[in-house]
Amino acid sequence: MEGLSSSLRDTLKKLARANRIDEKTLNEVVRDIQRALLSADVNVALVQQLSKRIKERALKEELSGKLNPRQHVINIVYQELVALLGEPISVRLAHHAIILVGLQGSGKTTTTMKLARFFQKKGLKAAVICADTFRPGAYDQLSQLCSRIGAPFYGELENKNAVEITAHGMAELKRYDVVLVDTAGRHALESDLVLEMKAINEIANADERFLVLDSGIGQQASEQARAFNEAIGLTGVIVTKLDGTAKGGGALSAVAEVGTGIAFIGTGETVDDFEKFEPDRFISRLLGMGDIKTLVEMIEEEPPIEMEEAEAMLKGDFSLKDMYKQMEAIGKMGPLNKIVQMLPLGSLGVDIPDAALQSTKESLDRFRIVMDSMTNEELEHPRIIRSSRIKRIARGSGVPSDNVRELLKYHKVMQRTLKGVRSQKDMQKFLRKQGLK
Ligand SMILES: Nc1nc2c(ncn2[C@@H]2O[C@H](COP(=O)(O)OP(=O)(O)OP(=O)(O)O)[C@@H](O)[C@H]2O)c(=O)[nH]1
Ligand SMILES: [Mg+2]
Repeated sequence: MEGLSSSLRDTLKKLARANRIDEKTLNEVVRDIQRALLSADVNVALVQQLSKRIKERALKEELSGKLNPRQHVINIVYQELVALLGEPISVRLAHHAIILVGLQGSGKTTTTMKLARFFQKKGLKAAVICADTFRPGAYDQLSQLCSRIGAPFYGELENKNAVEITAHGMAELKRYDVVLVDTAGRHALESDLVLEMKAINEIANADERFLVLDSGIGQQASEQARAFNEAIGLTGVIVTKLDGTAKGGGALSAVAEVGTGIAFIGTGETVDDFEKFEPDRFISRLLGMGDIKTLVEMIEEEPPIEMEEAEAMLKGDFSLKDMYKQMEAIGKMGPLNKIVQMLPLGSLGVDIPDAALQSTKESLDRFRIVMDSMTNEELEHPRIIRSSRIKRIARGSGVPSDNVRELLKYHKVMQRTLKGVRSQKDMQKFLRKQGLK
């Protein structure tokens, strides 16, 4: 998985360096995205349909002035995936009934509790019906979980008729705000169980009909989702076990199939491991790219360029002193990767290592301490700093020598980067246009 995301990242970088989107690089990107989605278990037909859309749009749609080719493509990929995921479903905070259906062991009972807890936290009274007469111990499991969170519970230990139990439960619990019906796990293609589920649903007259889907379900997700949908008309999906290794591609296939959205995700076994669904994080996980949200946010609201700071960064020999000044500016402006994104990356022609882009405020603070122990000469001409000076500086600033070396390395990278920027014709043009040269 790691290899995959770095491959995708590499091909996206190629795009970043291009001035326009060439078809060959785009094909590479799309292939990497396909691989990421397939290994996340997204339905094959869906992957094909998606890549076709991405390719068409990336080539057809004008590059707007604001986006470089990489951002343009990421934005399209993101939009297309969001479109498939549908609008996140919000549950209403008013009187209603919810039925939970799904395959055996998908997490229905656990999710029922999590939902009850969710409503409790919102100040609503949630009660639970055990309509699972299939699994031995279902009644005990649910009644214990309910007493743990103090939620009213209705079940009938001796009765094997789940439809009847549901009818009794609905009558019994009608004064509560939200009634949750936990059903037996079933294979959506077993016809007698499907009939029972339909009958329970009719009796409960549920406003929300949620499919509980194990994130690890894989390629059969679409077929299962379609069958459940045909039986009771799903209104949303809850994806469980996203704390594991599964990427959740099955869930994407399922919602794309039934045309509904995801309401919540389950992220653990305890009652509070439950979150509202957020497409950004889900898509990052699907593609194995941690930063899609950052990228998309940047596309949506580009921070203004602080001219003076940009100028300082691009002038002169870039001594350690310049870097010091720049770091102070960065402190005000945010992380380096944001600054780099503000420049026309397409014309940068350099590859800034991820480590440098990710350098945190803490590491900058550390650098500052180290620099305070340097002489003026060293700050102006860092080249003269060899091992004996490194030792002295380390002692003076009370840090390991490695920190000093790290700083020098970082400086070198920055220096090289800026040299690359300055030597670019496009960059010169950009600067002239901005009145910086
Ligand atoms: N790690 C993790 N485990 C979960 C999550 N949701 C459920 N589980 C576990 O998955 C197993 C099955 O959960 P249940 O809630 O009993 O599943 P079910 O769909 O009710 O199962 P049946 O009633 O037999 O069909 C249990 O061991 C749960 O603790 C989750 O989000 N993360
Ligand atoms: Mg259960």
